[in-house]
Amino acid sequence: LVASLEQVEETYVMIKPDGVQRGLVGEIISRFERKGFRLTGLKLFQCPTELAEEHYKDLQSKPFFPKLIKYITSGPVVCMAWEGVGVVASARKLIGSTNPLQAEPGTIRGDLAVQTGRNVVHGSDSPENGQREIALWFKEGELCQWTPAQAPWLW
Ligand code: FUP
Repeated sequence: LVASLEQVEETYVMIKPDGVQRGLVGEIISRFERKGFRLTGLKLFQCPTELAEEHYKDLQSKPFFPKLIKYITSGPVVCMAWEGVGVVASARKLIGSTNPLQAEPGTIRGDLAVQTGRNVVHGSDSPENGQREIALWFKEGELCQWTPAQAPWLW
């Protein structure tokens, strides 16, 4: 258990079109930065229908699937890859419950959203899906693995 808590992982986080259109991009990125996770991929992107369908393929049979695809492709999203110890579960905690009315205050959805169908942000639900989704949304050259340099720009 201890070993799994100390595992360095990667997760895919996406600011959905409502988050972009409401001007919440900086606010949402800040929460992950301040927590202490490391950004390894970032882009603004207009998602094609086929990619949205592939991303949410497990929900294909749900009645809300067509609306979900329409929402995700309705405007640009911000795609992010974040790296860190326990980042997958921690990002889910920072994001909060799927239904924003049930999400705790202090979480992104709890503070910033009211509708399940407009819940501003996505986060992978397992390390396996983190890998799958990063590979789906990013090309290899778009990701950067990095470690902090000694910082001569800090006094
Ligand atoms: P989450 O992991 O919190 O993003 O939740 P799910 O994977 O269960 O759902 C993915 C997305 O489907 C949600 F972000 C919003 C949408 N959804 C609905 O629109 N209606 C529902 O009843 C459930 C999910």
